[in-house]
Amino acid sequence: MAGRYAHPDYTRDLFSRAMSDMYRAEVPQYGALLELVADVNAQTLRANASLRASLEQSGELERLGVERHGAIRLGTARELFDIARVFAVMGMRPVGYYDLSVAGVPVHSTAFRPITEGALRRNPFRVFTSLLRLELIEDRALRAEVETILAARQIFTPRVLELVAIFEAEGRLTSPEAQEFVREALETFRWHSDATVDLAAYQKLHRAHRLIADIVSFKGPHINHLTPRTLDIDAVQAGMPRHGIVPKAVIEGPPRRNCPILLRQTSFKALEEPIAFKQNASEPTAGTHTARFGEIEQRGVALTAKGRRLYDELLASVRRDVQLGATKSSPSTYGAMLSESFRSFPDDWAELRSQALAFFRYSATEAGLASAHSDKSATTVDELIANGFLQFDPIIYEDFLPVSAAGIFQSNLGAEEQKSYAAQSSRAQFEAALGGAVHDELHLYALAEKASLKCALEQLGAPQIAFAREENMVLACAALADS
Ligand code: OOG
Ligand code: NI
Repeated sequence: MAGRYAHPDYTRDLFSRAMSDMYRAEVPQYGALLELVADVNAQTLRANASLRASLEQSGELERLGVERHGAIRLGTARELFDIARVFAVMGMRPVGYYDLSVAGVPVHSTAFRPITEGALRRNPFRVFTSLLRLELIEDRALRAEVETILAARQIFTPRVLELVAIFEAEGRLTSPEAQEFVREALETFRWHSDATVDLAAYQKLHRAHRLIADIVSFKGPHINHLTPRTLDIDAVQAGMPRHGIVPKAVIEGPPRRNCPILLRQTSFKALEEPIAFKQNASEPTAGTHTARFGEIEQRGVALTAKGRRLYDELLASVRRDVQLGATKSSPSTYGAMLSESFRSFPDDWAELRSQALAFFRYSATEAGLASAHSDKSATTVDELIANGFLQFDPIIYEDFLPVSAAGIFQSNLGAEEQKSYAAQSSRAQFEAALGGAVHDELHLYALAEKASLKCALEQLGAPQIAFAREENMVLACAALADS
């Protein structure tokens, strides 16, 4: 339903659907997972009318069925620079910086995603995008070899780069161009069952790090998972075995709560797939490679810097205890320890709001609109809420969590792969490759909250309250910058 020109939201929606179809055709377990998630979501909504109402209010309900994230791993700065241009055609911007080297994974990452509210509501398609940190390969000869292999490959079709250039010059694509763009862009994400290196080279890369072999041995950065969003991750985790899917042992992120926060994730193991390796430019040799897996996620409210600090502290304390071996850590004791630790994180929407731990979207209620021009008694946001004139709904977390991402990477690397890198985080180097700074996710959530409040207060005929609140926010932001 595009006119003469394609809006980036339209192109992104088309692309995310095309990607889902491609992955479904290539990885049948992904299709099974989608069905399970759709069932669980329908059941959860039937059983919980207030959740349904809140999701409807915030525009979450519409997008639930189309919502996905995926991940790719790139080899060079140039690839990152160009993928950013490709994603820009679809209104996807780099948000956040994640350093995975601390978890023994030689990459750093960002997530490309839409950043405006309208675009997020239409289709929030996100791609977690990692870049290999070549300097973390210790063996100099191997590092040089990797550089040569990567320099010789082109992960984009010539036509997709032409279409990107048209978009950059004209500021838009026509609808037929957008459709062609989606077909061409898809090629970069496709699986290749033939490697660009021979088996011996693959094995050498694999010994350095399994992820290095995955990044370097192929023609392109195959999408390695696509993740649907569920409203009840525990139900999906429990349901997976019935569908022939074996999940990883523990769910990453916060424990189950009445008021979900941030992001909970679980995955199933990567498939071992047949690969034809190059053999001295003649006969291919058969082998296998494991890269593609499945994942599900449950998203909760975005936390403020204060909320996030509390989350990080509570999670770290549990992980420390588990590592110290204070408790024998079976999956169920880990879950119990996590729940115990998170008792000190308020589990009530009003508390989360009043303690400024989370971000909310404000809206005027029917009652508020009805009395907008008569009742002028309320002088603060809290009073408007108490009067039932103003309501607030959680702003959903659109991003990722480094500790969880490391857990997802690890679950697919096999237990034997335990490396550690004493590396410095290298955000400046990442942003230089990207060609610009990544967006600050906290800033985006704060803006969304502020805009919703301003608009609601105007509708309620009380814009002067917004002003007072805004001053508070400026103070809060200044305090954040100091800490
Ligand atoms: C990405 C793993 C991180 C997530 O959801 O945290 C991720 C990868 O394995 O390339 O997708
Ligand atoms: Ni993921």
